Amino acid sequence: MTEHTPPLVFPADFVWGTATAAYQIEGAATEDGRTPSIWDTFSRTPGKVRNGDTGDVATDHYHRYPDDIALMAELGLPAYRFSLAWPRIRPGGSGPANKAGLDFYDRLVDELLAHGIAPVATLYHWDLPQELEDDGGWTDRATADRFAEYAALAAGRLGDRVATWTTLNEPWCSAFLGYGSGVHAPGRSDPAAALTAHHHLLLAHGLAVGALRAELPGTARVSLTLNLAAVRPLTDVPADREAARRIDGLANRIFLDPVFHGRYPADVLADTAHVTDWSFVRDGDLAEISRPLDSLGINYYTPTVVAADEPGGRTLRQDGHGGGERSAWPADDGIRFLPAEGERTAMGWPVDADGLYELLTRLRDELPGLPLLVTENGAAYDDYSDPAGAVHDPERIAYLHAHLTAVHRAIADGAPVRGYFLWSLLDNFEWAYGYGKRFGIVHVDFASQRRTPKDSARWYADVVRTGALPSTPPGTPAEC
Ligand code: GCO
Repeated sequence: MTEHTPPLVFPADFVWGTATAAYQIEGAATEDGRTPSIWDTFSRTPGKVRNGDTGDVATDHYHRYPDDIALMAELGLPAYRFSLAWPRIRPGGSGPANKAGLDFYDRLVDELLAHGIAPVATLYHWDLPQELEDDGGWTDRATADRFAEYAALAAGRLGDRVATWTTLNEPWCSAFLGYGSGVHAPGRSDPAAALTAHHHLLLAHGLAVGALRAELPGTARVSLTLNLAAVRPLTDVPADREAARRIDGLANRIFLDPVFHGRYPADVLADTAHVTDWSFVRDGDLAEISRPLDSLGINYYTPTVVAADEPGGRTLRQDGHGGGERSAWPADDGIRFLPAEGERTAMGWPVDADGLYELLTRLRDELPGLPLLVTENGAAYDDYSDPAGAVHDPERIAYLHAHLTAVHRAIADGAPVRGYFLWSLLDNFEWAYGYGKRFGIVHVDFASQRRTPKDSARWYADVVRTGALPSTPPGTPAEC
């Protein structure tokens, strides 16, 4: 019956693109004055990243960016979300800007614009200069000041051509995986440090918003990207609902309330009172943190299902970023994390597009009028190049189809979603998983650096070209 369902048409001004991050693709770790970030140190520490993989070479994008941009142009992708490497632009994290580092991004931006591709820059996708970590990293308040200074340097050089700026990517991961479970750099495991880092990341965001607006008066469109969780209680019983309230607090409201309402949620402060007294929050911080934004970016992959634990039992969060022996959450005693039902990606993450719809419509209601961008969405599968050199990835197409359908449904229901950036353009360094997990719509043979667009790249190019989603993904039975 759905064979004749018309395609789902997106708004004419909808922004389509792909996303990447500096450490995951650039390589050239020691070139042109770049100094180590916490991810260089972490990935070179035995046992932290699978297979001992590092970002030293990655996809060699630092040298191959003209080819990668040509490929984007060939696929007809109108926007590109990438991140700037802080230790390239300001080696060591403080002091003068590095001209050679800024020159690289200058060339990248010019090449994008020459191909008609809109650059969307993220200032922090996790590569904190190691020297700043040596001084305390995100647990040190001064790191927020250094970040705002770096933001001003980047904007001063690129702001005449880059209109859209994202301060932080997924501060939840930086704080809670970096300082809580320790499965991400810098690999610390201390719940109080995780909450301190959380606050200083938000302060860094607020200060950087101020710096961007001062540097680019009237022109910068400033955003923040959060990996908010679509939290669901396993059942409707009060104990499960209480578990969902607590995790909603620590995953969502701990960001949304300070950033958009200038306050931390009272229940989160109470839930974490045994971990910290929050004395790191100083007068004026929340005013800084809640500076107005032009949009909010949402990264979504899979929902979060929680339940009250059996008395005495405790299951640590096994999330897609490497699990870990310690919990990422600063206060999750008595809470169990369960996989949602259904089919899984190669990360083991259940495919559940309703979670994206739920988040987008929640934000429609809670932040009326604020433009939303899906800044990441995608899936890893065990892709390989067949003897004919083709890479068939029907599961990824089905995943993208389901999630774009959810975005379309959210827009139809009034969510102001203005764009979608597929994660990722290229297979790349997937953090604690190294090169073992392939998220790209373009396959990368890491030995030869050969790029091969997967079937999903061609499929996405068609969606972007037509601005419409076929009612069913190719090769699948019609869905109701
Ligand atoms: C994140 C990051 C990306 C990841 C992607 C897949 O969400 O963790 O923004 O860098 O590679 O999400 O895990």
